[in-house]
Amino acid sequence: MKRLLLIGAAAALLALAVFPALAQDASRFGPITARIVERGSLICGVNSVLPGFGFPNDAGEFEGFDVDICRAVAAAILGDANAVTYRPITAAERPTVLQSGEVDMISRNTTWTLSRDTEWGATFGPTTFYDGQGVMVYADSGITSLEDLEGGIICTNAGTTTELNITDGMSSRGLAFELQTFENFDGVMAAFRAGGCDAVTSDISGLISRRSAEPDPGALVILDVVLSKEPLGPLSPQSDPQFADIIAWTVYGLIQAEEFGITSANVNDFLDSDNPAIRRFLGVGGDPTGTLLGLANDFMVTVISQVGNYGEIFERNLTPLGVQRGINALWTDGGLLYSPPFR
Ligand SMILES: N[C@@H](CCC(=O)N[C@@H](CS)C(=O)NCC(=O)O)C(=O)O
Repeated sequence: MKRLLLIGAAAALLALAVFPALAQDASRFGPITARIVERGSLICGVNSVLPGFGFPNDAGEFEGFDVDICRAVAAAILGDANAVTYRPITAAERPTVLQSGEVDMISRNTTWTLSRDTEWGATFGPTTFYDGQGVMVYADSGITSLEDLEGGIICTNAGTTTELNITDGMSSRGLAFELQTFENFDGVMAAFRAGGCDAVTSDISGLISRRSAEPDPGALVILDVVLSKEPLGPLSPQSDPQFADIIAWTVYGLIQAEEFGITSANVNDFLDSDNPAIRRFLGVGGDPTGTLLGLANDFMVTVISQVGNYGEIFERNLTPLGVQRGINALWTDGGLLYSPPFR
């Protein structure tokens, strides 16, 4: 009997060594994490028209800063950053697909607001990109300020925070204008090109991205005005706090990895680091880390190896567009990015 037990225990240990995914503690999974594990894939709602954030490349594969957040969560739960099914969504579709369960999470330049947090039944993860709303015009229009847009037509896409912000921004300055909304930003840009809008307005990151995709980006200028705070980040249904915790700590892990100087290229060099906080963060020091989330203890090693740290994600997707780190720098560099301790 004793021998049988020993053989059983040895077999279980061997299985854990061969299939690390089995090290996950399924009893800790909430309903969304459980269905992701069962399906073997994370369904992520993303943008499909925003180069740098969410956009299919020439091979039809989704790429971008927001897409990499989906990939990081898939790596954390499933051990494979490629185990993502992308669901392109418009801004206005976000509450519906979240509530219907068509997606497990959304990572689509979405601003965290009080009404969305409550009325959408959402849990917002940490902000991944601190943005603000801007206004873009043709350089040769001579428009240099909001005052110059008095009586003009300003265009944006529907179902966004953008609509209320521009209305507030103009009315607080006593400026009349006409707001025209379109289902998506392709419609906005088509109308703008055709002379149907004096200006377009959206998140400044979105304007930079869309400007880069225009035939003559130099013909467009973004006015020197910031109309709002737009903290952009991932969100999930509030019905599964355990899944929300996984999203949150995966994002924090990306930030913490950058703070520790751990990258996809050097992560293995840190596995026997002398720094106990680093060993704990990577889940290799004997203390619980990933297991506290029901995941493999060293889930951040997988995430960093496959997706990189926050800085790598930023450089890969946004630096080529000319987006600066600005307030999206680490707190140690004077920015707003700050991870709570992994302990
Ligand atoms: N952050 C804002 C705006 C999001 C938004 O939709 N931004 C534009 C930026 S260009 C966009 O993604 N458009 C893509 C589309 O219309 O499909 C929000 O959460 O409401």
